[in-house]
This record gives sequence, structure tokens and C-alpha cells, in this order.
Amino acid sequence: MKLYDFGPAVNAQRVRVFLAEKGLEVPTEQLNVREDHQFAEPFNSMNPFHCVPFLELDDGRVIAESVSICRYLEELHPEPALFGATAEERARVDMWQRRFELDGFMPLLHAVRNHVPMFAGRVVPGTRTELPQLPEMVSRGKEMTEVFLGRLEPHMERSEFVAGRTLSVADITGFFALRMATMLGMDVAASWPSVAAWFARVSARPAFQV
Ligand SMILES: N[C@@H](CCC(=O)N[C@@H](CS)C(=O)NCC(=O)O)C(=O)O
Repeated sequence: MKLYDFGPAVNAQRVRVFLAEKGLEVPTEQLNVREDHQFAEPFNSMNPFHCVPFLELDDGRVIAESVSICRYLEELHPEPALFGATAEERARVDMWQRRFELDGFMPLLHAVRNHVPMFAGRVVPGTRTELPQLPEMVSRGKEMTEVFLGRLEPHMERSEFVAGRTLSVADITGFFALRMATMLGMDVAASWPSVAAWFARVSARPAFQV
């Protein structure tokens, strides 16, 4: 198998952190999506989403989507279990992973795409478009994240990691959501101190140094 990666790409970094936490190494090729290499063949045909990361299997089939790649690698290498070890743990990890992704990571990703000048003409990942960057997407992304962090704060007051006592893929998604929030100037420590303390804990882990 071969992982198509790009150093600065947040979603590719999610898979790299997952690999590091698992202690796995996968043959990797860099694909510079800032220079549009994903639209050149053979990559254009390999991945209809025109994004990194994607994993090419030995038979040529492709798995795109960061969490799908992680889930596949977890099936091949179950330990340590980052998607949960029991039925209940798996459900809780899935719940928090989805909540972080839908209520934090995605609104913030669109906020970043609509804010950072480098993403002008690239507001929809994997396309080149004339759709303009909208400041309202930036403010709304932060507002949606504030609602989510308000729900997360009491949970993190009594939980070491997002889905319980051990690190999971939900912490990885959460870390990158919080990193975008910080990049957009949100003062997490001021309003959500338990979330900020968890963020500091996971940020210090060797695997998260991407
Ligand atoms: N939902 C996808 C998102 C992938 C994605 O948006 N990747 C970005 C880099 S972080 C990309 O390759 N963008 C290329 C582009 O916008 O042209 C995942 O989780 O893997």
C-alpha cells in the first residue's frame, strides 16, 4: 500500500498522527495539492475527491477520507485500539469523533478556507472555483464551534480524553479542530478551560508533533 500525503495538509496530518500513535509506518508519497498535482494523471483518476490523504492498496484500489483510512489501518493493526476496544467504547468514540468532525472541524475548516488568502478560488476542497470567500462563513464557523465547545466543556471537566480514559481517533480530530480555532483567534482557555487543558495534554504527546 501507499499513502498519498502532503506535509502542511490538515487532513493528511490526521492520518500521520494516527500512524504515529499506532507505531505504524506506511510507504508514503508527497502530493503537492497547493500546486494542483492532484489534478494531474494518474492522481486525477485515482481519487475523484482530488484531495489528500488517500491510500492506494496493492491491487490499485483507493481509500480516500482520513478517518476511513484510519479505520482500515485499525482493522489490520487492532492494537492499540484507537476506535475503541468494546462495543460501548466503539460507539462512544464514534459519537465524539462525529460530533467533533461535524460541529467543530467542518465549520472551522470552512472558516479557514473563507479567511486565509491562500484559499481564494479554493473554498471547496478539491476544486478550483470562482465562488468568493465569504466573511460570514468565518463568523458562522466560529459561532457554531462556540456552541459545540459549550457542550464539550462540562464533559471534559471529568474526562481525561474525549471518549474516556484512553486516547482515540476522536482526540485526533479534536486536536486539529482546536488548532484551527486557535489559528482563527478563538480564545479557548478563556471560555472553555477544561477543553484547553485537554488540548494542552494531547498537544504535548510526541505523535502530535506534526
Ligand atoms: N474529508 C476529507 C477532506 C480532505 C481534504 O479536504 N484535503 C485537503 C487538504 S487538508 C486537500 O487535499 N485539498 C486539496 C484542494 O483543495 O485542492 C478527509 O478527511 O480526508
